[in-house]
Amino acid sequence: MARKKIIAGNWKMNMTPSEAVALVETLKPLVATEDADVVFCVPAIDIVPVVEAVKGSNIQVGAENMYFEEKGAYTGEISPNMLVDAGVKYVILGHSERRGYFGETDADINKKMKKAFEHGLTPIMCCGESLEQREQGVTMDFIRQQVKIGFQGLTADQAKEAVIAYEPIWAIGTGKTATTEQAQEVCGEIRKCIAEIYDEATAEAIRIQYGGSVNAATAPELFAQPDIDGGLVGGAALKPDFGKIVNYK
Ligand code: G2H
Repeated sequence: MARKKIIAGNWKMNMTPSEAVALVETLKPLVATEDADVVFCVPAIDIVPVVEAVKGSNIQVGAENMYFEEKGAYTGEISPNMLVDAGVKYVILGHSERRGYFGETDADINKKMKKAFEHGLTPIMCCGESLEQREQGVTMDFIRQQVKIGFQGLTADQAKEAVIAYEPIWAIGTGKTATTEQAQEVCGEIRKCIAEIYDEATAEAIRIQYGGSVNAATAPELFAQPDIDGGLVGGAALKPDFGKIVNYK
């Protein structure tokens, strides 16, 4: 069965609550489609007003991170329960900005992956190499490790529901999109890695996005690749152009 595309915006640390509601109102008519799952991953403080603002539309709401504990003395963190109670369906885990600036490890991300599934949240797990790793020829070794540790202990049924976002760090917010061939090659290898960990059926079911400076011009070719099931979009998700990316065909 063909995989449904999933096109998610990652707003990062942008948009105050009132700006967020205004952006949803602008984008709502532009992203209306049955052909793809459309997700807005927004800052924690925007979740409640955005959940309210998307009511009656096809947009689903995601968080940009969460903690792996249920509750307690973890100042500044957000629990899976809080997200679920607020109406969140997806959660980005292990974005390279979380890994790079906040020291998140593969083991932390694995704990978060398990917690997300325990609470019925769908994780969008990010992976991707640095420019140095690409130049050293260790891209796939590095990504396989991220995927293997991230998915450790998850069942095949859980893995089938998960989303992986391949985001080469050198292409994030730089305006440098990976070439279509580079993106397809790594997404295909990630699918093979899932087949090795689980089986062919799981690899066929899991959705793999490309992320890194995706825009309205690059989306059609990227999303037409056999192993690319949509995108995780940063900068361009804050503009009306996101409508063109969602309706890329
Ligand atoms: C990569 C992406 C969204 P951008 O981080 O996750 O951002 O499209 O701005 O490169």
